[in-house]
Amino acid sequence: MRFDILTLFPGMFSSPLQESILGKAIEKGLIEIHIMNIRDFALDKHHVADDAPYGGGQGMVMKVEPIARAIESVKLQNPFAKTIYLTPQGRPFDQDLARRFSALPHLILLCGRYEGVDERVRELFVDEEVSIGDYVLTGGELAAMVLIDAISRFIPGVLGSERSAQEDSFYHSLLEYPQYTRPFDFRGHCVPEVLLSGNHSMISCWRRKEALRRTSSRRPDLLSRADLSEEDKKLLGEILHQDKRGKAGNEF
Ligand code: 6GU
Repeated sequence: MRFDILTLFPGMFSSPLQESILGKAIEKGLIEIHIMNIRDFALDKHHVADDAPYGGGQGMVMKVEPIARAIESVKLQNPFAKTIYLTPQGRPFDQDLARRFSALPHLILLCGRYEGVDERVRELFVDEEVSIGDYVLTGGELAAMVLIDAISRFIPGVLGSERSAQEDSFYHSLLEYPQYTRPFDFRGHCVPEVLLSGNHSMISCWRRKEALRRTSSRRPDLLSRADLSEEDKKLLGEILHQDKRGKAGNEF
């Protein structure tokens, strides 16, 4: 899969894309990332890519012509590339959208800065607008990295053979169960005995119950969307009964 990033700050992408899983995916040729500086597509002497807003007011607006030229230069190579504009006004990004985007061969990620882009960029060039949450960033660059990371995990080979994004928690709409590794006893805080029992059906049952407990306490909104079995409902009943008698409840 190919990503073309259009940004005023290309330096923001260099080291995150060289590390760890994404770095290896690029080395293996599973994903291809092109960083383009929008200023390189401004034809005036000073490569100006922004200007004051018509009508007055605070800040600067990203000009339409350099963005148009940058997008058109990518579309010349692939007319079917889809353009995503990263903006707090966009549709909230989630695991379903990540999965849908991962099926596309080529995305252009347009990173907004300042007061955003000239409205004609939206009208003429943008296929979808995406936000990564209800808070304001200084620009779309970190949001573009978030998209690339979440989308790439769905591309076969990126996570390695033993794991797949399909197995992850949001896929099953539950949060992950607690994990432990050595030592068994850390300052008197011990690992639950069941995990040392070697009884795999008991271990699976414990993990499912703890995933349900964590989800019901932290993200009850996810539980209502989850596909729960009769066994899950029984475990949830036990959890509610236990929590009524003591501790837990909403962890936040
Ligand atoms: Cl995509 N851009 C900016 N500037 N802020 C954001 C965002 C995007 N998503 C959440 N906050």
